Amino acid sequence: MSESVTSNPLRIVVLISGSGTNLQALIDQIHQGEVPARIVAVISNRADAYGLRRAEQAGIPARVLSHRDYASREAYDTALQAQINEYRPDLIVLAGFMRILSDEFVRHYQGRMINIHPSLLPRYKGLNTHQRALEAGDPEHGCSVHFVTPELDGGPIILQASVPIDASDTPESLAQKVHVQEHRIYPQAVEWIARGRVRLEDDNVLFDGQPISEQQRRYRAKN
Ligand code: NHR
Ligand code: GAR
Repeated sequence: MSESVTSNPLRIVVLISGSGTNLQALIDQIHQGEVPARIVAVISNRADAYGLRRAEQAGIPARVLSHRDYASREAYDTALQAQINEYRPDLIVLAGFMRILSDEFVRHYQGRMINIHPSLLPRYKGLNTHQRALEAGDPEHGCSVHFVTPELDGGPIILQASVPIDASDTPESLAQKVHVQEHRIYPQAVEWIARGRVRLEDDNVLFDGQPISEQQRRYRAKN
């Protein structure tokens, strides 16, 4: 990210695969003037992703790049990188993007790509996180925003929020509770980056130039 981010809105490309509620939360926060950023494109690997409609409704260019049209992961990632770079983004936001990205792709955007994952990382990397947290009998669950590195769901954490697990919870009810938190922490993390407060240096997240503390990483509502 360059020095210009403080004066110009951060240019963001959002990658999605599905309903795009996290995309919507980010669109809403930008519209309300909370986040000095502009979503310059939304790209989905699935043509039926409802998030594409959300983008169109917000006047954001929306494109489909189907992984099924490519023979290999590497070929897909090369095409995806070419599409993304047409928009000259400062930041790539993975918002329910369900394709693992190759090391080369990730290294190209290192420090400029973030993901939201539905667990309290480092617990439950990968898929089916709500079910796994329930089966483990955990007292709490949550979500994490992290910089993307080649290690799947293993990049340095920017922000986390937790929810209690109740005896009556199902994977679906738990997912709903976690979603509420996702829609809070993802725009907050993007705001910090857009304002130049958060950045990745080597393997560390810096907050106002210092290694981010546990306390800063734990989300608290503004009011
Ligand atoms: N890529 C890298 N290199 N590093 C990360 O941390 C990444 C990433 C790509 C996506 C999101 C991630 C999540 O938050 C993410 C983080 C997809 C899968 C997966 O197994 C796993 C983790 C994540 C996203 N995808 C299957 C695949 O073969 C496809 C599953 C499907 O299509 O439903 O790519 O959890
Ligand atoms: C979110 O819960 C996000 O954390 C999760 O997918 C959902 C997307 O919802 N991401 C992953 O599981 C990544 N593998 P959305 O499309 O409504 O934003």
